[in-house]
Amino acid sequence: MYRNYIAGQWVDALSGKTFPTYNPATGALIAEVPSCGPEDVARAVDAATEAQRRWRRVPAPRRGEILFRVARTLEAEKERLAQLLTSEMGKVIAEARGDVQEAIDMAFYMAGEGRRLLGYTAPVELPGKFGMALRDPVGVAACITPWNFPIAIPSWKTLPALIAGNAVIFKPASDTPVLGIEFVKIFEQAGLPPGVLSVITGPGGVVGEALVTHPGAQVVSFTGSTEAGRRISELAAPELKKVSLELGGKNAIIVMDDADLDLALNGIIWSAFGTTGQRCTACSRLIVQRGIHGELIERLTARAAALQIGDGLLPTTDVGPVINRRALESIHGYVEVGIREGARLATGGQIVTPPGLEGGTFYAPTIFDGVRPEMRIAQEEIFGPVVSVIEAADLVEAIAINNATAYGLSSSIFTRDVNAAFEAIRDLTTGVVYVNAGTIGAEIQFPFGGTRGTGNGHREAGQAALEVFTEWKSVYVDYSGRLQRAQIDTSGIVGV
Ligand code: UN1
Repeated sequence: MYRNYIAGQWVDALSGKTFPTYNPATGALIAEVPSCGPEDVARAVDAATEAQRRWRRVPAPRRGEILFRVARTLEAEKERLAQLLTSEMGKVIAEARGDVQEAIDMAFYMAGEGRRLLGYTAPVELPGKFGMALRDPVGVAACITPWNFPIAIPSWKTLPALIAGNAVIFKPASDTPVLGIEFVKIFEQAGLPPGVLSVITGPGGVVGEALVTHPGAQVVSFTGSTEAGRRISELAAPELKKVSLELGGKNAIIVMDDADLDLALNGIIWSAFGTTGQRCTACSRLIVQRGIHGELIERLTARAAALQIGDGLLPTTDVGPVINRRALESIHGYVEVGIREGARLATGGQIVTPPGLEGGTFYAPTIFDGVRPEMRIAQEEIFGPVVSVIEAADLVEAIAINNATAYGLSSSIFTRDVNAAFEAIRDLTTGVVYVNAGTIGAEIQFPFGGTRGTGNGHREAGQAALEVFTEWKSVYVDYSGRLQRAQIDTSGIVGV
């Protein structure tokens, strides 16, 4: 039995209710976790409000030392967490280790921010006067995270929020609550004061909504579906909350005729079928220049069909399960849509059951060829191992196809032509662009996020994350001993 951490105590839901979490590869029960409601959220917000008053005054370098210990503990626990991550979420073990590593990287990075959190000074108009811009914490942050990166994404939100002096209430996805709880245990071990970070598990429609509408949580950071993001935006609007949304993607790899085809194939397989296609950065469109199309499809289909599907804990597995039965049905529904739309199914297109894994939820790596850019399978996020291949005549057409979707997270081009690469960097309208690499694998020191329906203009990671979790405070100090009016008493000042 896993409990929630609220006000510095490990507790059950006030209602006593629980819900189960399962291993998607086997269907086995992992644990029961608290199914909280608005009354639990209210307790956590009260404790966070109280704790934040003291936390914001802890010198940021001291806050950083606690995060540094979080980083070291995550390192020490990496293998245990990775095994648990594969069991609860399904991604293959090498990727699970990467998920934990991303949190380690973020913890070291944000620990360092404890000695930066840079504001700035600038010259002022009047003599005997000083100006500076400081970062203030926002207050209590609600961090609502998805199941596909159950350790990494919580780290992107909680760590910058905490280093900036906010208290955090963290609500993990209902498919991966155990990992959320394990993540928070590490902060407790590192000596984070009680109440500064709480974890609350329960249905998004109940716990998430209670958090987003609670006046005591002033900033909301959410990663998940565009539909849920829109709802959160609406719910948070009456309180004029700061809301940072990281939503869907429909990311493309462009392969030009002159590309290194072996390299491109590696990048496509990794980006389309890594994490079983369940990344918001996954490659779900392949835009291929005509001259290379035939050879690419032939080799790609053979590679995809040879991928080993199974339990991610086995080192020989290439592709793990999808998260749950609902996801399986939704992915298969899209495959049926693709067939109806007239796309050619080159490989996959079916639910599979690896031997001994009858309780699991697996889908075959799937490639559609002959896809037209306006088809639903080329426009809507499928969030599974399905890639749609679209032909393009040249670079200009390929870029236009890439840009013509409702999303704008990540894109990639494979070419040996440096001019084409820089044209693509200039004209691709996504938040992340890769050259001669796939669409996945962003590092934590750069801004992460996208344009159009992928978000609402904010970025996570790097320095950009601090923008979400801080308010600017501009300070003017007049040490002239006179009342000096800005914009008015400036005209006579010519020198000293
Ligand atoms: C996501 O899928 O929500 O760039 C995040 C990447 C990872 C993060 C993905 N570092 O693919």
